[in-house]
Amino acid sequence: AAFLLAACGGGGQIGDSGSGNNAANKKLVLIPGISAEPFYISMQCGFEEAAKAAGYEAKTQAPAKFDAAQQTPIVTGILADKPAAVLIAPTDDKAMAGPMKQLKDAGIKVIEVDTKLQDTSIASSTISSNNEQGGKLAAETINKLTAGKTGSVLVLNTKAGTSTTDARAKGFEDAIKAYPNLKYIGQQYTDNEAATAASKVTATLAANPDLIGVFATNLNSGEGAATGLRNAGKTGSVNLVGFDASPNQVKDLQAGTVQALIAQDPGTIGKQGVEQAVAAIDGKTNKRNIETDLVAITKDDASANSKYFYKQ
Ligand code: T6T
Repeated sequence: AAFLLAACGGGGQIGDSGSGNNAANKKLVLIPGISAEPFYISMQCGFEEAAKAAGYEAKTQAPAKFDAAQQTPIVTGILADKPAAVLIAPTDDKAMAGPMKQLKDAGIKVIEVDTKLQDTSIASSTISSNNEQGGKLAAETINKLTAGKTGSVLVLNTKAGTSTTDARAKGFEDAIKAYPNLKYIGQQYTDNEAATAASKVTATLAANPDLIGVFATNLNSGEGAATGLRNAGKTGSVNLVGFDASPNQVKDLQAGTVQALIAQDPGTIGKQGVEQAVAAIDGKTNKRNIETDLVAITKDDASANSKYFYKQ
């Protein structure tokens, strides 16, 4: 578990920020789903900026893999630190409930950012994209791109139990039914590894030569799917719609390997997370659920939407 180095622009905050105040507990901790990943780096930037503005100390600690077994010791380790609040993206919607409840029971406010638990009694607030809506948007986008042609469509999910990508896959599955020319051949799990996503795409192409569309439910699966299509010489003939907007994904969009990206607004998730944390600490009423922006971006409107591109 390393402290993230974030390229936030402006102040260029690294790891800790602010001076802290011993009189009151002014410590906030962010626990992203995975370290060194543009979505969470962008969230960290919003988190640090907002924490600084509110006079809080901001610390970020992330697991090297998107994995509950790696995130759990970070959560329990933070108990000793006794921050006033923890903003966390739980890597599993059930397995992280125990460790997160330990935070709550220790009097630490818990705010969910991006992913969430099935148990809604632990966090004071959840800030995320409308992920089901994002999946629906991906299905509509694949329908537009394929323009009435017939063929098979694949979903690349990450890990079962990830609330966000499960909701994206569900939104997609429900919406794709409206287009009978698009044959949905199910979802495959990538374990949030780009290399696995690449090999799953290659294998699917071999088994389903009529593959016409792929929905990659997050950054790593999208980057890997692009590699898989490139390796198979299928760039452009298979429509790839990805979720997120990392620098690599944007490069692939501009190069025509990816036809559309559903971008989120992680900086705002981090900022709103701080606002809800401070409200909880101050004993004010929380907004239990906050929804942040999602936007479908194609090559044609990429420059108009550059504010959605993630930092790295
Ligand atoms: O898509 C984001 C995030 O929303 C999801 O919960 C996990 O994967 C990402 O961090 C992208 O890698």
